[in-house]
Amino acid sequence: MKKGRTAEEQKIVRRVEKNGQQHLFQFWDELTEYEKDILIKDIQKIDFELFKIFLNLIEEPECKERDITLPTIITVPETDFQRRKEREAYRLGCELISMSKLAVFTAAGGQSSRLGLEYPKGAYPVTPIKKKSLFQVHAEKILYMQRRFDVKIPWIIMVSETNKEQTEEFFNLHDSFGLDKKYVRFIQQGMFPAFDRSGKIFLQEKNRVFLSPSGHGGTFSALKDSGAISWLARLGVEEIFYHQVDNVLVKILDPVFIGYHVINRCGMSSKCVMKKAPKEKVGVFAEENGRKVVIEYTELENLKNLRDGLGAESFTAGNIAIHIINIGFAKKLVSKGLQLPFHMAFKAVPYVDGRGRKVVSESPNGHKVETFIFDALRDSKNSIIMEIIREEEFSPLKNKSGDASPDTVERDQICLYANWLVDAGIEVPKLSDGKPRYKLEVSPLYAPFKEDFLNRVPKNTTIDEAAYFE
Ligand code: UD2
Repeated sequence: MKKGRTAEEQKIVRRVEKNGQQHLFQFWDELTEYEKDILIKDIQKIDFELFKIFLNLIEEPECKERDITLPTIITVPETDFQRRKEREAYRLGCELISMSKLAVFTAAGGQSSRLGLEYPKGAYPVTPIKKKSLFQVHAEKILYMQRRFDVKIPWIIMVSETNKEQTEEFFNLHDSFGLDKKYVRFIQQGMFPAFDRSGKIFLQEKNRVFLSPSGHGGTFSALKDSGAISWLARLGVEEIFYHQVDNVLVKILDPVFIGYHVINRCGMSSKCVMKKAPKEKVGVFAEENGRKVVIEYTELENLKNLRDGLGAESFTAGNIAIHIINIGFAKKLVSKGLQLPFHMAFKAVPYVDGRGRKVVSESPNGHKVETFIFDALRDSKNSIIMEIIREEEFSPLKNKSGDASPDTVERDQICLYANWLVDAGIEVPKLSDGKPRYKLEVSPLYAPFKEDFLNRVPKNTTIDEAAYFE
């Protein structure tokens, strides 16, 4: 039977054939009308011009010579001078927040495949006692800042086709965690097809193309395509605080970071953490042609001929995916039709074979393409990198067990709150391994940062059981 029910669909079929992807229609005759609609919609999402670029990437050599050196970093303050600078930055950051110049952006479009969830990662219950979700923790931090500075802070959450509905439902179910819905906006990022070694796009069902989120580099186009960037500009926002949904300890709208970014007139800035070990799987900051860049750990090992006797292990400033993006900078990028570089990963992709059977591949069998937000750093003439202390600000949820898992995320929160209590002069009972004996949790509505906690916690507090501060 002829593929394509209308002249418009037949045009689509011809385009698919011209691009050597006719297998996408191999089950056409078996499909119901409804299933055909879905297949056509999926195919319409493929940009075949872009796809040609992806195919060229298969051929590209893995490592190129690059002139890379160590970046300058604003380190954790140790001297009086540095502390004075930090206070200046703090004051400016607070002033800008109180003038409604800031918005928050949360990247939550990923598939959380390593965690193996059936629902968005942001909905995962992470806090030690109240089991609040990541979304709730972030929302309460924003709510606290709104109350403290008596402003409305716009919050943009980037989702993808795979989790948009569920994320919005989750927010509705929880009444947006007390935030004004007019200031919470969901925007959707794009999807890219996955393909095999020979460049054939995978089907994940007989009528579904295998599409996965385009990477957090999709932030800029999603901001533009959704109209969110104009919305923010209309609200008078000048800077966007960007973070990823999976880090429970993120200091949302840290005034010091905002201050440093603005004092230095930056387009885009970043926070970093010293790597735990040379092999830790995080990207690292470097400097290339006078611009800050991030090099993914996989690429770092391949770098050759670095200046000044540098080796991969010399790069210790890990990327924790916390940035501030100036609105003018973002607008300029999108108006000049920014295209971030494509990164290709070879992964295990489940698919439907020629006989219609579902195949779950144990080993990598297909290419997935993504763009990364940090590649936009290269376009920012000025850019600061601010070092933070891991225990205070970075504990991501990535894996089911082991490193960066629900266990470590819970433990890191308890240890952080124990440190706050100790700094407030309150005794925290310990186990023989030095870890706190009881579960501890501080609501972001009580105190999102240590300074707020120290100002608020009663000095006569005793900890002789699990304690929740609200
Ligand atoms: C990222 C960084 C790594 C380090 C680490 C810190 C890359 C390539 N590497 O590693 O250097 O900073 O984070 O935690 O970024 N997301 C989207 N859309 C997408 C893909 C991801 O919104 O298409 C979001 C996702 O929901 C998550 C975040 O981005 O919140 C991180 O994604 P990831 O877990 O794939 O990044 P990871 O751990 O490889």
